[in-house]
Amino acid sequence: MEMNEQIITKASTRFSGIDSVDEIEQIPNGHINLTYRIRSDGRDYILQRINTDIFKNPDGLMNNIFSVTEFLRSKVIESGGDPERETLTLVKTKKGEIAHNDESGLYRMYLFITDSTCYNKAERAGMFGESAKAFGRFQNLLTEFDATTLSETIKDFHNTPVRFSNFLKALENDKAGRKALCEKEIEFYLSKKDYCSLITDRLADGRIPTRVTHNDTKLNNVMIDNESGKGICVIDLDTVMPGSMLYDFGDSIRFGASSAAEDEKDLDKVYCVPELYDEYTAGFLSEMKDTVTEEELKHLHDGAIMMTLECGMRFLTDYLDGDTYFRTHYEGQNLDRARTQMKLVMDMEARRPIFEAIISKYTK
Ligand code: ADP
Ligand code: GN1
Ligand code: MG
Repeated sequence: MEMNEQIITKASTRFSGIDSVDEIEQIPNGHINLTYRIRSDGRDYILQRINTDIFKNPDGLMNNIFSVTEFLRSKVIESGGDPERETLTLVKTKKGEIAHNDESGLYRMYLFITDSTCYNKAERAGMFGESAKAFGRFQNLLTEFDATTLSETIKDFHNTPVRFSNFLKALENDKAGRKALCEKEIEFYLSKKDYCSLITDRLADGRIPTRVTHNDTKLNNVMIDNESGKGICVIDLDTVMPGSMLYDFGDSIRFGASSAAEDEKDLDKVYCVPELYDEYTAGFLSEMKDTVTEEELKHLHDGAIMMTLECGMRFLTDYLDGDTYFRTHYEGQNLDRARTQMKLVMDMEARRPIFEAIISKYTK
């Protein structure tokens, strides 16, 4: 849903320091929230309308973001960094609140991180590795954060067996009448039933540690500094929750090590690029080497397969449900997305030895 300028201006001026709006630009990245760059009095801000259909406990979500960013701010200051560039900064409302609710929705505002860019694809050598260091550093800094204070913003977010049963329900209901259009894909995802619990079983019995994780580590969720090329700030903190390191490693590989866009139609163009996999693994493990456990390392590649499988299953579920969750820009986009993820899973399974050899290079 697009919104008109009047509504955006009205919401923006509820926030501290914004009395008028000179420019509004919609930012198309992201499948969940509506995001705008707002220019006011020579300064840029990010205004986001939070998707409350998806995030059912927005107070819990905003409290998570506030406490995590305040925690990161003190860490950045301690290490002599720039807190306005190295973590998100919430702008409070004129009433001193961390979000603004009106009849058109629930909004939050951040300072705009200038002179940096979010990429949907690694455009320069080294860029993906820089995002890996940023996500690794983010997770490392949060090791001391008390996970019990965080709300679970989406229940069972990376619980792959639960995602599998949701897929079965969508299949049974066939709400949009699309089942016959994706039989091959359905068969593929159904065949993975037993694999789905590999990570959740290990988290449940403690073989894999529960950590505070980001859970949505797409390349376009890290700001890359235009000048230095470094990953400076991890953004999109809606899903910061207790989770597994394998989720954060895996979701990055799923998106950033792919040879093609998430909705590429020509599947011959879609595979997992070993050089990008290598770059990410090197960067991520350089930050995580002191805390990563043997069991996590043993299943790092499963993290990549699992996150891709799970995301593909979610895209197919949403296709069957009639596209109610992920924003789509054309009919069939969720099916295209489910197909690329399927192709990536097949490739990562078929070439497992190649990818595991890369991991072992950085774990000796
Ligand atoms: P979604 O949950 O919909 O993915 P994000 O929080 O990732 O929403 O924001 C969408 C896009 O907005 C990002 O990919 C990035 O391009 C831009 N963005 C978000 N926050 C900032 C910020 N503080 N400074 C500059 N750009 C931002
Ligand atoms: C969504 O918000 P965004 O676009 O960064 C989704 C992720 C998926 C991703 C697929 C809250 O991420 O889980 O992996 O799309 N976020 C939520 O591209 O569901
Ligand atoms: Mg995002």
